[in-house]
Amino acid sequence: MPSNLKELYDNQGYVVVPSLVSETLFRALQDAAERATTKTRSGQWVHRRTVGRQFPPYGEDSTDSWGIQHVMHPDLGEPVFAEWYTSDGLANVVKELLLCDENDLQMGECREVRSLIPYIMLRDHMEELFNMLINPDSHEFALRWHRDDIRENATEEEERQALNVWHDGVQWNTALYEDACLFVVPGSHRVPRTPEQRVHSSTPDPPNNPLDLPGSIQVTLQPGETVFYNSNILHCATYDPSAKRATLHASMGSTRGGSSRARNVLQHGLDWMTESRFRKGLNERGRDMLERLIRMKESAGEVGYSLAN
Ligand SMILES: O=C(O)CCC(=O)C(=O)O
Repeated sequence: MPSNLKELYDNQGYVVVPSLVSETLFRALQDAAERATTKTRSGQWVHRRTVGRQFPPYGEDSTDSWGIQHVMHPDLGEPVFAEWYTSDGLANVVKELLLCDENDLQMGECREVRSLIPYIMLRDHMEELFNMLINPDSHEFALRWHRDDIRENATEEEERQALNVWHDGVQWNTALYEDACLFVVPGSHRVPRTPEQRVHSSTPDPPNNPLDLPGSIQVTLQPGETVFYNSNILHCATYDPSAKRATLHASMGSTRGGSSRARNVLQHGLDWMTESRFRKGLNERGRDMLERLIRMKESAGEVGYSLAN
């Protein structure tokens, strides 16, 4: 574990942590990932990210998938995912990165919505609660350079303002197999794009070569490694059907900023999270985190999607 975790995260917008999971839990996650992938590819699990659609709503345009949504849903029948999401290793890193206590942890990310700022449209962050990113079965696919909450056509000044909006959550990818899909621009969570970076990130098209964008790097994770990142870091990804991928992709927030300032929603088919069978399958930390989310939901307004396909 890097000793200057928080400093690296704040300065770079991301930090890689070697291993937060025991060998036994890691094998159990790999087995569950295999079953979930089979169910998704065979059409048995319908909550998925479809090839051809970069951002939600994902739709049904393709039979090929690059992600599995809602892996903690009781219907998937894989409780090990919730065990991992609520584990000490993860929670301790999140607390350190968000400078918060156990009593502040909340499922999903908390965001302040300033609906008066038109270029900030929150992606439904419960879509990002906990999913798994997989390699498409038979198609190459890629995501364009983006920040999760700021549209690509924001002006420099709009981007600067949007990057200053309160953000009390963290997102992460944990690789169950080697994963070289993600590209980021270190430090870009703090500053607007340069004119040259804008040239490579202002259209809905994915790049031919992500490394053409000045300042970009490829983030390669070894099995068991986790990259924690600020979801407004400039990032993109490429997906190769021949490179096996099963990467846990999740987010967690802190209510420290005050739930009255925050808006978050359980919408778009996320009612299962309020059902008692989901709550019953969680440990004490999970139940508390869910409770904080539901309390926040009570003060939530409607939000739309931040990025269009
Ligand atoms: O595939 C990845 O690692 C990145 C996914 C991503 O950028 C997103 O969901 O916004």
